[in-house]
Amino acid sequence: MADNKDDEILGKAYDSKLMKRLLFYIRPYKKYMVLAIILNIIVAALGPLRPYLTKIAVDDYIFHKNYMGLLWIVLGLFAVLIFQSFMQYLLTYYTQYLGQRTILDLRHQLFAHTQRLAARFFDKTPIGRIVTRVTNDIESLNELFSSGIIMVFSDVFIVIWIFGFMFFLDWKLSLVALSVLPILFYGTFLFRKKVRESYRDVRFHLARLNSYMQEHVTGMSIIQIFHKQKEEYKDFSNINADHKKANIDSIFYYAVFYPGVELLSSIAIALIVWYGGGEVVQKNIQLGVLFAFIQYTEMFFRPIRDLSEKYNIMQTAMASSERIFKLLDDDTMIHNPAQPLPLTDLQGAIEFKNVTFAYNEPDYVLKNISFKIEPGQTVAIVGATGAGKTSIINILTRFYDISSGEILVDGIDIRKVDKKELRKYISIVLQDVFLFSGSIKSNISMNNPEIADEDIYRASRLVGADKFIQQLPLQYNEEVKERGATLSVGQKQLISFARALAYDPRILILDEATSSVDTDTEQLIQQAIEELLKGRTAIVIAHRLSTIQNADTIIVLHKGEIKEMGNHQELLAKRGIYYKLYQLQYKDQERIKST
Ligand code: TTP
Ligand code: MG
Repeated sequence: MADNKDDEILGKAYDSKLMKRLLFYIRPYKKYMVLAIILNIIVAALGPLRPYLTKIAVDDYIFHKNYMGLLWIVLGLFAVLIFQSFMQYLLTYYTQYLGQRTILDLRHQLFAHTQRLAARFFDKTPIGRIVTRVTNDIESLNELFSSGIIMVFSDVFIVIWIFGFMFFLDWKLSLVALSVLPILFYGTFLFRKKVRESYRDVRFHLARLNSYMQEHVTGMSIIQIFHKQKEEYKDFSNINADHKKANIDSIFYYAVFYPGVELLSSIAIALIVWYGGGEVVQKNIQLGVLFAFIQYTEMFFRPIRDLSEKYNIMQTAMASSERIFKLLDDDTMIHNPAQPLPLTDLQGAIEFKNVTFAYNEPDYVLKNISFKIEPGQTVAIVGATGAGKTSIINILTRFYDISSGEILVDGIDIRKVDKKELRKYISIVLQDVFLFSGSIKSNISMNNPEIADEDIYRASRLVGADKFIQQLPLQYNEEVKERGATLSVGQKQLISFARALAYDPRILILDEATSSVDTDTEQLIQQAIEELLKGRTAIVIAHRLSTIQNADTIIVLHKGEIKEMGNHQELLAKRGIYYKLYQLQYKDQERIKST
């Protein structure tokens, strides 16, 4: 569960450093913040007016049978209520507006940042965690911006304001009402502590539940084929039960705390009625004061109780912001040079010079790799699984930076140019095709405005994808669902070829999938590949003999090292690794084809 460590952070409810950084995001909307605070003070100030007006109604008008005056007071009360409701409406609207605007910006920034992160970051970070940052964690900040910070002001303000009214009316009665406060404070303190612990439990178990769910839904077909539903169900039940228990624990504290506060408030009112009633009988105070006190006592419990909830909001938000900032500060990036060299009109020469590379130093997956490709040539890379073929692509496109050596395009070190410039000239067809949700058209053009519809159709025709696309109900506008679940492997591959061709790249990289397709599709793909390779520099990780045979150079990779290099005939004559591979693997293919 080491992965969940981040999600367990539960620090302070207030951290001035984090808060300063958070306020930075509010700054553009400062005027809404100020407006919200002013509205808040107005709303907070209006509430305690009502009991005071009641007191005047009782003592000055009801007692003296002044019906006209009473009517005015009632109208006044009514006006205060209406005004307060209107202010409350504005307050709710603007605080929520403030919160939404702020998190909109933060979400933009977070997504943009994630887009800049390098492959290494995604190797070590579970997807679920990044999603949580952009959803849950940001949501708890929304709560902080929209209610937390501002409401804390108003709660404190209301309490002081009510106490002011109370002491102004009668200090002895005030002391009686406040006599329950020590118990309330102690209870709140205990509650906060317990809730905080159980909250951490809930979060921990929720994270477990989520990751279990994600993994098992993704791998559902494997579970079903191996008939493991029962076992998986049992595992899930346990995790689910733990989650329920954590939640019930936390509900228990709420279930005790809230009625407890109610009880205390009733006791306080009983004390007021008992003591204040005596005072009224003895004519020490007026009846209206007693009325007002009963209302004030009811009133001041709410903000005090809410403050403990605000404390939780603050604490959650601080923990969330810490996690968000940690992601924003993550600098796992492939940096561009300060002064990138221009890369105009690339011819497409590629050279690897003593390249060494590791995903995790010192586990080198490529050692001392050197080769050269002239513009327009095709190089095939062959080798056993895990030999490092895909890794060669990963470093040529700068998804990863190499440990030592040099990779040159047209004689320029790729680390000296802008990544964007470099990638503009390269198209890549990966082992597993990734389709996005959207139409087939947008999947081919990748929404590049420079690619016209005509280019899309032409590319699809050239690679032979056109035929099956024409047969779809909406043709090029057909929606790709769930990463292409409604398309076959071969069809997806053809789409990815069309995608590569539509870009008309100088350098084409092809990581051929090993997955077998039917002979018809195989032929289609074969033709598509030939079309793709025409007039470009190409690196092909090939499993198809015909692609390999036609290559200008074949590189035989073995455990990260180049063992043989040459064309098909030369390598066969050598009777080395390639020869053996050919005997084992490709001969069969040829035999099947010729029959
Ligand atoms: P690859 O370069 O992926 O090997 P390959 O492309 O030759 O294999 P295949 O034919 O099956 O596609 O991997 C070389 C080594 O690098 C291997 O030990 C796995 C490791 N590796 C990582 O650690 N992280 C990665 O992201 C990749 C792609 C590979
Ligand atoms: Mg590979």
